[in-house]
Amino acid sequence: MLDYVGLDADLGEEERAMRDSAREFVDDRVRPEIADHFEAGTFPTELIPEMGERGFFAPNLDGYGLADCSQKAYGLLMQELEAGDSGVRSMASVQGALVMYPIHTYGSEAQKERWLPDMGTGEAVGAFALTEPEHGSNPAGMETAAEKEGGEYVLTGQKRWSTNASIADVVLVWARDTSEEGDPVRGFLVETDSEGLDVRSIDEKLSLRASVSSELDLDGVRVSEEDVLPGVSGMKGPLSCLTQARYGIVWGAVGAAMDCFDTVQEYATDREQFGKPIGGFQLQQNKLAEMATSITTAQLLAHRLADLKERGEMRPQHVSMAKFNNVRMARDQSRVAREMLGGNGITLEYSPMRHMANMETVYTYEGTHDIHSLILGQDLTGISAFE
Ligand code: TGC
Ligand code: FAD
Repeated sequence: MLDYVGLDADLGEEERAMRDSAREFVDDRVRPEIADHFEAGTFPTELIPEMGERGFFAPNLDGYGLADCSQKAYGLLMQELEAGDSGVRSMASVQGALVMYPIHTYGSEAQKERWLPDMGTGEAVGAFALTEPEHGSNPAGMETAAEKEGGEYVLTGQKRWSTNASIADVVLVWARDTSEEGDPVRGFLVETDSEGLDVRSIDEKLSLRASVSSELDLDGVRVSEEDVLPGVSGMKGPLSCLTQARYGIVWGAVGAAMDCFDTVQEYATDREQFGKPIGGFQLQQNKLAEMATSITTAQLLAHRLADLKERGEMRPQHVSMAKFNNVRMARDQSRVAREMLGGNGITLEYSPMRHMANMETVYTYEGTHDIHSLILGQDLTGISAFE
């Protein structure tokens, strides 16, 4: 896959091993089936235990059977999974960055022991429910409430767009704790067989079709106070998880674009029109040059972010800049790749249009492109556009 400035040469053994394992998994297990799943609107659930076996869930965390790998190794994993399909990377991102990370960081010892080993192996699946039907870009407006009754909380409200929820064992629901001054947001680990919880799949999607997206109704769902994440309260809880997941998206978007590039580089040398390969025409060469340059720039940003994260110097605004740039790049370049494939490009036989459709979701979730531009705007001016 594209590595124009030789970034591979600087990878450590662990990073190369993770990259190769994920690449092999995508070649053998994702590529042969993913177009059918995309067409059918299904997620290949049989891959979940295999992903667990290969250590693809939260390998950048330590203890509880997790690998404690470098941030670059984790990024390369996300890159390779999304080269297969954004739905596969999403499944792993939600499991690792949005459910295992908060349990690992803010959970009690009992919560960690209950969930992390099983989620690491893929025996248990998690989902993250922050977004509500009326509160997407501004989750701080959430209405879902948790009312304390003795040693329990009673949760009431609605959540929308929760990846994995219909196949999950546990959903991390963010809700307002009405028993405390100011109704701070707290995280509740809700098992999906809880009474009063209704989980429905959202099937009418034209993007991220090989992924489970769900909506949730919580109608008096009772959870023990032992199922509340004790280590955090306020919006910092969910927003800090988003930083972890957005880091994975920064790499994943590059992977999707790399897959598009590989496809059209080969096509441009094979496909002949006017008696020669289309790659011999200046217009097509210009498209390949733009694509390779944009991807390489995005790779450099992802690699730099990994170094900052490893040193503990990565700020959420750094991640916003990288998501802003890399996802826009993948969205634009997947469209150019589709165009270079001519009519064949609109079929499921080639990956670029599938990636292009997926990028509409990736551009929107984990903070829309607009929201990341405003986060950067605030950082650059000191003035918040949100207030
Ligand atoms: P604000 O007042 O700015 O901050 C509240 C507290 O949170 C801290 N904080 C962060 N910490 C870590 N990482 C971040 N990214 C953080 N952003 C804020 C902040 O320091 C503060 O801490 P403290 O200690 O002072 O209390 O919060 P706000 O409510 O005004 O936030 C504004 C805004 C727009 C930035 C935020 O609401 C936002 O990011 N909105 C976008 C919503 C979003 O991204 N939703 C994603 C839902 S999950 C999803 O899409 C999963 S997709 C599946 C997949 O990944 O594959
Ligand atoms: P809105 O917030 O209503 O935005 C609509 C438009 O207005 C956008 O273009 C936006 O950029 C713009 N806009 C909003 N505010 C401003 C502003 N201040 N200035 C300028 N423009 C603005 N959420 C979860 O909690 N868990 C998940 O697992 C999850 N998975 C998802 C999977 C899929 C397939 C999708 C599509 C979404 C998922 N989400 C998830 C939800 C996702 O994070 C939200 O869709 C996203 O945050 C945007 O919210 P919204 O859709 O309500 O759009």
